[in-house]
Amino acid sequence: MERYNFKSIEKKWQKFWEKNKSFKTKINKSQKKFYCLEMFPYPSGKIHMGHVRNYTIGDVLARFKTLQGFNVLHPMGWDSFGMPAENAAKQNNLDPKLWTETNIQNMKSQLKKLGLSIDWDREISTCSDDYYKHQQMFFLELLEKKLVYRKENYVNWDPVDETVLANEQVIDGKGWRSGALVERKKLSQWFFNISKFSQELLDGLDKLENWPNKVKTMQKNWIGKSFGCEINFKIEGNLPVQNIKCFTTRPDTLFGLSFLAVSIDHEISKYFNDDKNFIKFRTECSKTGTTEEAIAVGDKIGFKTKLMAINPLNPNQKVPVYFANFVLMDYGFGAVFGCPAHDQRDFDFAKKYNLEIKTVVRPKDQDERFNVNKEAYPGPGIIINSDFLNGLEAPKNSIIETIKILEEKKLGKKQINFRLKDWGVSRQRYWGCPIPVAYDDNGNVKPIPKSMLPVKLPENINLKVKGNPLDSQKDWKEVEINGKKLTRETDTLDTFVCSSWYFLRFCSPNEKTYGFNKDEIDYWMPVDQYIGGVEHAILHLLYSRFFMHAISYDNKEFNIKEPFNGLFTQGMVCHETYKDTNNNWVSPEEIETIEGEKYLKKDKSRIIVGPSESMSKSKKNTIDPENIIANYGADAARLFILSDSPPEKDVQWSEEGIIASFKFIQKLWNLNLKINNEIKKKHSEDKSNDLTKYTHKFIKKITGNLNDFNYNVIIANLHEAYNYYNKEITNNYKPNTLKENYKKILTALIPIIPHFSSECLEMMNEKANIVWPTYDEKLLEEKNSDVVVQINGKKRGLINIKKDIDEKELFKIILNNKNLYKYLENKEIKKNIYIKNKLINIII
Ligand code: ANZ
Repeated sequence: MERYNFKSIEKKWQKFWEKNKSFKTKINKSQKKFYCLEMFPYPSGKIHMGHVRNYTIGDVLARFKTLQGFNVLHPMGWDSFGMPAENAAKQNNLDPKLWTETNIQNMKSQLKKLGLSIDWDREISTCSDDYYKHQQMFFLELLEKKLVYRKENYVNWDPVDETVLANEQVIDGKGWRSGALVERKKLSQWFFNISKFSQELLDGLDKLENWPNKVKTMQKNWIGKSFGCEINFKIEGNLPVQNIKCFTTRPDTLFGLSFLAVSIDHEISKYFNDDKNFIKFRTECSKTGTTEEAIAVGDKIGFKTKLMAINPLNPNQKVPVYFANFVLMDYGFGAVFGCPAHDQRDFDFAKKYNLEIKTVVRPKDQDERFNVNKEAYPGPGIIINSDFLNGLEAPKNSIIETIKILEEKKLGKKQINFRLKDWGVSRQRYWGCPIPVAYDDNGNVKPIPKSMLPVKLPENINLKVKGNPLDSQKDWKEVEINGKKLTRETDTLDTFVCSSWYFLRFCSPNEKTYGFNKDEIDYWMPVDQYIGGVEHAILHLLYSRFFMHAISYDNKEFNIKEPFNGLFTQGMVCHETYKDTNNNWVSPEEIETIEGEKYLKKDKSRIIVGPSESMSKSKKNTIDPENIIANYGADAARLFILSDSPPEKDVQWSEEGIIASFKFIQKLWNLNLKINNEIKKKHSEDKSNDLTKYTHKFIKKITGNLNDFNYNVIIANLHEAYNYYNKEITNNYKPNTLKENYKKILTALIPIIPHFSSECLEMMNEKANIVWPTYDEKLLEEKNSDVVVQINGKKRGLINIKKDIDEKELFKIILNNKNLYKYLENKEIKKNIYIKNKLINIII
C-alpha cells in the first residue's frame, strides 16, 4: 500500500487554508455566532505540550461549530508583557521588544504547523502600543469612576534588587533571586477597587451554568463572604488607646475570651515605633511570609503589650493585648479576640504563652464537664460556661442571639465581610504597560490627557540598573501638560490587566479610536466557550469578570458583566520522570529503551524511572512538540493528545502512544485507498442497508460526544468505525452509497484530523460546502429486540423478535421454538409475566 505522506499533505493544506483565508471571520447578523477562545500564550519562545493540548481542544470545537453552520470567531494573540522578557534581555543585552517579537514569530509558525483554524488577521499582542493605548484609556476611565486609587501599602521589599517581591518570591524571609533579607516597606501603589463588586461577583457565579463547579467554588472561596459582627473592646493601660474593634464570626464564644491580638501594622503600633524589642519582633514576623497559607502553617508568635482588654459581656474579665503574626492587617479590623478552646490558631497561641483555655461549647453527646485540652473544638454543640448564653444551640442560634444582645447593648453590630482584597496593579518593572498619569511637585495625581495616549515605553534603555529602569529615564519621566512640568508615573501595570479584556479586542482588533467597536462587541460577546488551564481558575478569571463589571459600571453603552458563558478547564500533560544513578534529572531524549529497560544513551548506564508528573522544565520530563510534529505529523499529535483521557483530566504522554496514533493514521489511509477502489467497482445494487445504518449511528455518537467534550470517546468511536468499515465495504455497495456514507465519516473527522480528512475528501472531489452530517433517527431505531424467556424464574432462552409484539403472538413463537417447547410440553401454564421488549416469565 502507498504510504501516507503526512509531511507534504499537511503542508499542502496549511498553505491552502492560509492562501484562501479559510478562517477569516466577519459579522453576519443573519448567522448564529460562536466565539471560541483558548487562553492566549505568553511568548516564551517555543510552544509546549500544554499549548498543543489547549489549542487542539479549542480547534476541535471551533471546526465542529463551523461545520454546524455557526459563524465562528477563533482568534489568537500574545500575552506579551512580563518579567521573562526583561530578565532575558538583561542577561543577554537584548531589547525586550525584539526578544518578544522574535519569540512570537517562532511560536506562530509552530502553531500554524498544528493546523489550527485560527483567523490570524485578528492577531493581537499586548505589548504593542496599539493594544496598550486602549488599556491606558480604560485605566483613565476607571480613574474617573473612582474604581482605581492609590494607597500606601506594605510590600515585600528586596533591598539588593530594589524591587517589590510577590509573596511567592519570598522564600524563608529572603528574596528568591538576591537571597537578601526581605524588608517590609510602605509604598504608594495603584489599586483596582475589585472589592466594591464582591457581592456582584459572587452572585454572578450562580448564573454561570456552563462553568465547572470546582472553579465556581474556588472563586467563591476566594471572594470569601463571612457573616459575623464587629465588637468594640474597651482598653485599659499605659497608652492613649480607648477601644479596639474586632471582627468575629463567632461572637457566641465571647465568654471563652483569653486574649486580644492585633496585627503588627495595627494603628496602635505607632506607640511602639521606638521600642527595640517590638522592632525585633516585627523583623521576626516578616520571616513567616505574608500569604494566608504561610501564616496558617507557620509558628504563631506574639508580642505582649501592657494594655488590657475588657470583655464586653463580662466587665470583670480583663485579658492581655498582644501583637501577633497571624493577624492580617487587611481583613476585618486587623484585630481578633482569642478564644483558644474553639479556634486552633488561638489554641496554639495560648499554649505557647500559657494563656487560659476556657471551654464554652460542648458537643451534643458530651455533658457539662466537657473540657478542651488537646486541640481546639470548632464544631457544633451547646453553649456552656457562658452565663446568659448557656443552653443556646451553637453555632446557628447562638451567633444570632449573641449579635442581638450585643446590638441591644450597643457593644457591637452585625457585619458581613469579604476576604477579597483590592487588586494591587503597580509593578516596578520596565516591560509592562505604562500607567498613564503624572505628578506635580506636590505629588498630586494628574491623568495624562486621552489625546496624548499612548504613553509609550521608551526604547533602547539600560535595563542593568537597580530597581525599575524607568526610574532612571530622566527625559522620559519629564512631561509637560498644559504648560506645566510634571513627572510621569514609572510603575507599569500588572500583566493580568492586559489579559482582563483581550477577548474584547479580538472582536475588533483594528479599531483605532477605542478598545473595541460596539457593533462588533454586541454581536460576538460573550465568549461562548473559553478553554484553558485550571491554574487560572481564580485570578485571571476573576480579574476578567471584574474588568467587565468595571467597564459596565455607570456606562449605558456597555453592559457585559460576565465575559465567558462557558468555561472548560483542561488537564495537564504528564510524562514519566527519569533520573540517572547520580540522582540527576534526565530528559526523555537522552535515554533509550532496550528490552523494556531504560538506559542513558551516552554511557549505557541504568535509568531510574519515576512517576509520571506534569511536564516541567525543572524535572526535564518535557517533550518538544516541534519534534513530534516533524516526526509524526500534526494529525497524529492531535489524535494522540485527544485519545488518552478525557480532556478535563491529565493525559499521559508516551512514545508508544504517539507511535500508535501515527500508525492508526496510516491504517485510515489504507482504508481510504480501499474505499476508493471499491467505489470504482460500480456495483449496481446495495447488498443491504447496514452501512448506512452504521454510519448514521456513528454520526449520532460523534455529535453527542463533541457536544459533551467527550473527545477521548470519539477516538474510541473512530477505532470502532475503522474496524467496521474495513470489513463491511467489500460487501458490494453501490458507489453512491459508499461515497455518501464515507463522506459523512470524513466530515466528522475534520475537527480531529483536519489535514487527513481534507485530503481524503478532495480525492472524492469534495471540497466545497462541506457541512456537518445529519443522521436520521428513524434509521437508528431497532426494529427487533431481545427478549429473555424464563420458566419459573429460570432463564431458558433468549429470542430476537419484532419490537412491541403482544403477548399472544410471543407465546406462539415460544411454542414453535423446539428448545423452549420442551420445557412446556404437557405442563399446565398458570400465568405469564410479560415486560415488553425485555422479558417473559412463564409460571408452570
Ligand atoms: C473569635 C473567634 C472564636 C473566631 C472562634 C473564630 C472562632 P472568616 O470565617 O474567614 O471570616 N479574624 C478576624 N479578623 C482577622 C484578621 N484580621 N486576621 C486574622 N484573623 C482574623 O474568619 C473570621 C474569623 O477570623 C474571626 O472570628 C476571627 O476569629 C478571625 F471560636 O473571632 B474569630
